[in-house]
Amino acid sequence: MQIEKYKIAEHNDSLAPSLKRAYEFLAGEINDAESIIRKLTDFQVAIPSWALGTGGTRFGRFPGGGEPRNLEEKIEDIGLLHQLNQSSGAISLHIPWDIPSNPSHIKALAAQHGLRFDAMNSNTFQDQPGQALSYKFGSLQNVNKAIRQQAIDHNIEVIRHGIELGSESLTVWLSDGSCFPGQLNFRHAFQNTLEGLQEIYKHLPDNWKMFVEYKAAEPNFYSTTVGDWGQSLLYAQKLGPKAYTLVDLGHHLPNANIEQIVSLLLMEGKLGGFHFNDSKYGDDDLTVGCMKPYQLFLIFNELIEGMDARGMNHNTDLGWMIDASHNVKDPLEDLLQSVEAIMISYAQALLVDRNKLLAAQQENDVVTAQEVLQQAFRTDVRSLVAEARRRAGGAINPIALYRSEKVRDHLIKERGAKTMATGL
Ligand code: AOS
Ligand code: ZN
Ligand code: ZN
Ligand code: ZN
Repeated sequence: MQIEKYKIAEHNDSLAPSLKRAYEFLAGEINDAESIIRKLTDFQVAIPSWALGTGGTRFGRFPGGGEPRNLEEKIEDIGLLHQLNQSSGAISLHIPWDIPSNPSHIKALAAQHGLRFDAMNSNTFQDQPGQALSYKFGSLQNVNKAIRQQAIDHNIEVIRHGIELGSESLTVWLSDGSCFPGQLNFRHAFQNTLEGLQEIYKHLPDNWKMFVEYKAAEPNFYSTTVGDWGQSLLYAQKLGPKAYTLVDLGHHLPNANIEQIVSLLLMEGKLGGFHFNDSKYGDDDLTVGCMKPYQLFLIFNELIEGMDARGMNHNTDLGWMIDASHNVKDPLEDLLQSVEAIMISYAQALLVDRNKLLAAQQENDVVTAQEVLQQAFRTDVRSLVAEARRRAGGAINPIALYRSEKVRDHLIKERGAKTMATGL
């Protein structure tokens, strides 16, 4: 389904007066609201194909109905999000969950919804039906060469699918590691993994990037072969200029200073992409910004500082993706919340008075430095984000319109109450 343009216009008309009041007040308080609006309009966050269905845990899953049954319907769902917020103009696919049987048709469908294909994700963390060899003891790290080769071949196949769709990056997340001390020779595991990645790297087209995603633990709970940003950076440096580190916000040991990691990776020109989510305990994959909004702001603050220092384009020079999961919410509503949280943090970070911050740092004026950041973080930028969305043709309040249009009911009618999206 699609939301008729006039419905968005009607919705916006009803909310326009109060938005205008809030926006004009804010625009009078801050510097150059117009340039921030332009940046917000350009900024697009990719939606992962696997987040469109209800997630679950190993204890159970409680699907909500109307979930997309195939890639076409996933694209339609993201098209809907993009219609509402005008900031979700990209999709990140997972192979084999999303093998496009007819790539040119899929490409045209995505284009029709204003979507491009962001990073392709390979999957060597599960065994697929009919698969010859098992990944039980790892994929690229495996002691068995044939298993390593199977994982390499899979990644090459993912690149091939991505080329057909016009994607320009491959994200490799490996669950490889060990569950118990002694299980693995760390050096052999690293070397095998590096050799595998090198082989995959050779198959990247010139304009492609490879993102090496790290994760502290899970499913392995003693060691992980790409376990932190240091290891990811080692691989990326050894692989070459097309390889970068990908930061998933949920993949660190507790209390890690993610904003500092981001800053240093950017400095080295090795930050490639992001998986946004939030967490309280581990890789909780909760709605972006729901637990630690100040951390998210601090990360964006470093991103802008580092990207501007390198003259990078905020929208196109990094891969921005959500990687979240929803056990009890309507996935589409949750994704709208996540994108909104990202836009709010981005806008707040754009407000930071960089000259003042730098001067305070040079003076060792700790209080002023902290005040500069908190001044930006405590500014209510919701009207700025909503105004940018309104001007781009989106809805002033996407969730309100999604609900008043009864989108989920329509999807359930169309697709059925018991559908299940492929994915985790
Ligand atoms: C797993 O923890 C990672 O975040 C990966 O990005 C993974 O490919 C994705 O979450 C889909 O399972
Ligand atoms: Zn991830
Ligand atoms: Zn994860
Ligand atoms: Zn996660």
